[in-house]
Amino acid sequence: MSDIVARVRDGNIRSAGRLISMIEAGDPSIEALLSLIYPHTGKSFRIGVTGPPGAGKSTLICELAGAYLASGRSVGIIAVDITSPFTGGALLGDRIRMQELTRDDRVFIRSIGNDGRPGGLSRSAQDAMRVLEAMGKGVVIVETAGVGQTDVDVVDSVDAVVLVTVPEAGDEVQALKAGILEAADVIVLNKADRPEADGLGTELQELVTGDYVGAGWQVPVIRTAASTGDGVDKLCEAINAYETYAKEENRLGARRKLQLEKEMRTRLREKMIATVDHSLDRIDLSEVVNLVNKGEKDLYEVVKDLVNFHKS
Ligand SMILES: Nc1nc2c(ncn2[C@@H]2O[C@H](COP(=O)(O)OP(=O)(O)OP(=O)(O)O)[C@@H](O)[C@H]2O)c(=O)[nH]1
Ligand SMILES: [Mg+2]
Repeated sequence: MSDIVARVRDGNIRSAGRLISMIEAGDPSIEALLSLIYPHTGKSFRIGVTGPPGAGKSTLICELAGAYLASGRSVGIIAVDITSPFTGGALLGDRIRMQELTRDDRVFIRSIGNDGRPGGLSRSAQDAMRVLEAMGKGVVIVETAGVGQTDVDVVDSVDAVVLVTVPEAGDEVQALKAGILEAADVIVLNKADRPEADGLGTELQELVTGDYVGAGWQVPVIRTAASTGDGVDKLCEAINAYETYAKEENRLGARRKLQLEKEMRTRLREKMIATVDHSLDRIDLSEVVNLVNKGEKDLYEVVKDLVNFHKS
């Protein structure tokens, strides 16, 4: 059983792919494997790239991956696909850059789909990221679409949140303010090759500098044109600067600790609900239902008694 984990640790792409398929499918043996994976996680820098559909996230990630490879760091990429129900490991699209990347054995790219469980995609994405960490990827990038509306709270699973906006999203900027904008560590204004981009960059910068008091991290707004690669080096520099900042004074450690507690609570809740459902299935209620139905017992009293009985 641990053979597959050993192969993942050697960086074997097929074995990592198999593990992620098991994660997606909710395979019963996956938990034991993830336990073997877990001690080998925590060393990668995890970047979440989020933003509206079509903002250019995938294009940008490919460019970023290229920049990281050039600086000598290996890259793992997970695209969380909320639109298709189950992609079964389809790759991130057929763009040329993407194909180049998939041929590079320092890169692992995979999209994961929804298995229908509420919150299931977040769990799967977290598990899949750990597989990539165990592969020894220096940088793990996860792409999620939508701005805060999905059940994938990328903010809770990554070390740095990169928010990608586009000129078309001008009207949405105010909406952004309330949610994800606050969670962003780096903001990208992509498709900056379009003339509409001119004003928005300044507007965004003002928005994030608004209550900046000169201490801590100043969220930068980086203009990129992912399709030509323009600005990607600057973006990479900004993320690296954030990484350095986060690693100073163990800010990263503190952030991860908070995330871990949240994840632990969520996983515990899921397990506990499953246990309760399992117990409920085994209780024979037919007799007591008859009594309540005939008016011989009170529904509320019965429920209270049953809860108390099963608590003890
Ligand atoms: N003009 C222009 N087009 C771009 C730029 N970046 C990406 N695009 C195009 O925008 C379209 C969407 O790009 P994707 O990278 O697939 O966007 P995405 O955010 O990953 O999309 P989803 O995953 O579907 O949410 C593609 O046709 C890209 O070629 C850019 O900087 N300028
Ligand atoms: Mg995409």
